Amino acid sequence: MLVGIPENALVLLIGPRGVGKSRFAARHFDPGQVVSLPQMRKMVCDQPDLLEATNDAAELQALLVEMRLAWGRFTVVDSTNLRFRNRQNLLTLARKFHAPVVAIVFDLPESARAHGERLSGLPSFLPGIPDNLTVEPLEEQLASLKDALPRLGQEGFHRVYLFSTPEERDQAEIQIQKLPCNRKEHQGPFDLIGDVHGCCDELESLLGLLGYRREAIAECPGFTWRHPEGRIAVFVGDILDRGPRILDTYRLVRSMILARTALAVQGNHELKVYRHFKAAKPEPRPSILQTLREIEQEDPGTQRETIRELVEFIEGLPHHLVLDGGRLVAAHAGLREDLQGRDSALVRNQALFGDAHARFDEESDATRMEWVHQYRGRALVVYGHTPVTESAILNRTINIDTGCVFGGRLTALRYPEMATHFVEAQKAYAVQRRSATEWHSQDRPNKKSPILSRVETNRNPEPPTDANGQCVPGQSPDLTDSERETDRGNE
Ligand SMILES: [Mn+2]
Repeated sequence: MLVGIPENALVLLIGPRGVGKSRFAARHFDPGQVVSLPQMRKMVCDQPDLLEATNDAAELQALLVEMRLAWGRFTVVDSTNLRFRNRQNLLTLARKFHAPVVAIVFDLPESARAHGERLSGLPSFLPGIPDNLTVEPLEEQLASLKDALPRLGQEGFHRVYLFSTPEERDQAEIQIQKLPCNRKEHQGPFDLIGDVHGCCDELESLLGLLGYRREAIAECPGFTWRHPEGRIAVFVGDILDRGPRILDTYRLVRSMILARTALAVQGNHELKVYRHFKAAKPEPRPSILQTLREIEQEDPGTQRETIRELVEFIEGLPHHLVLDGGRLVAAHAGLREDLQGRDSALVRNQALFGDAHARFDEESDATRMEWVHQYRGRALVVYGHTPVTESAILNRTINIDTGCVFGGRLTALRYPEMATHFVEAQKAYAVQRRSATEWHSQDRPNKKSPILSRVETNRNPEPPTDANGQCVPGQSPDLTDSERETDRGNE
């Protein structure tokens, strides 16, 4: 049996004593990743089997699990985990840190009974006896498991694996699965590119300016762009909608991803288009009309294929990216530190839409930017979503959406060089419907928005040094109420 476990999961081994949980854990996991009561008792009082130390040991275990989850670290709880309340406590804790919980259930009553018989003649405080031996009689533990089995699937586990025979247990293969946002092995150098919104002329000019060259590609029809020195372009989302050459832009970015010369994250506009095509009764939002129009102008025979490929392309985009050993994070609307490298509905929502409470009233910009002012993370966060007149660093964050489609500029940030390059928009292709505090193309070049006037410019920040973050697999794409609110504001 293949047991797939996300890299930042909390794993609960579930089963009575004597079914081989600790042996299983020792075989498959690093000892530092496994948390068990005997181990905690040993730490508390040197005696792994001293039952009087169980309360202290349980307290230590809870603290350790919480700390490991806060660090986003893979953790295995090797206990019987037969009590519903204990499981729920661990599930609640994991939810707090956006960690998925995987249950591995050892439904092996025969092994447990055989083990009980082997131990029946021995005193209960013998070193090496793996669990709290005298706490609950074996038959009670077996009964608890039997009760729990049919309900485990509804308790909130990300996945439940069940061993019903010793062979299944012994032949299981563990596969630790990397989260889509974890691209830490990519060290760049990168060219992070702000919201393109279909401005393909400007994108081509910018790529040319950055030294990328157009070349043929085997993976898809047409051309791609490649940098002779192996630089990687990173698109921070919102490549679709609004502009004059949306499908060209999408195909250019797609070809670069296929050629491994670019990475990209989803923006809220990609998600809008995706939801439109996935909806049972699509009602196009005004903001995606331009994309739909371009698809309608395609040859009727290929439209279906275009939509299929576009949907697949969006599906393949992570909601954010953790790069360069954790020193660099790309997320469309930015991402606070405790959500970086993780995966949950909240993480996706924040990465694509920003603060869910932010609205488009007089204080909208201030609310949307609150995370920036509070940010103390080590990773540099590069984002877009809210156009600014000029990109500047504040607290290791930098907004590179300079409103190209609204007549501004298309900006790229070179990393690790930390230099910005840009091309001016050929014209304003769309009108920004925002309140007076917000940016307008005619404000350039001298007037800055209220947000920008607060931004401290520091073009040569000391690069962050610590590796950080882990992540988790995808959640349902249902819109929350707050997200709906924010989404509407972005149209
Ligand atoms: Mn956006």
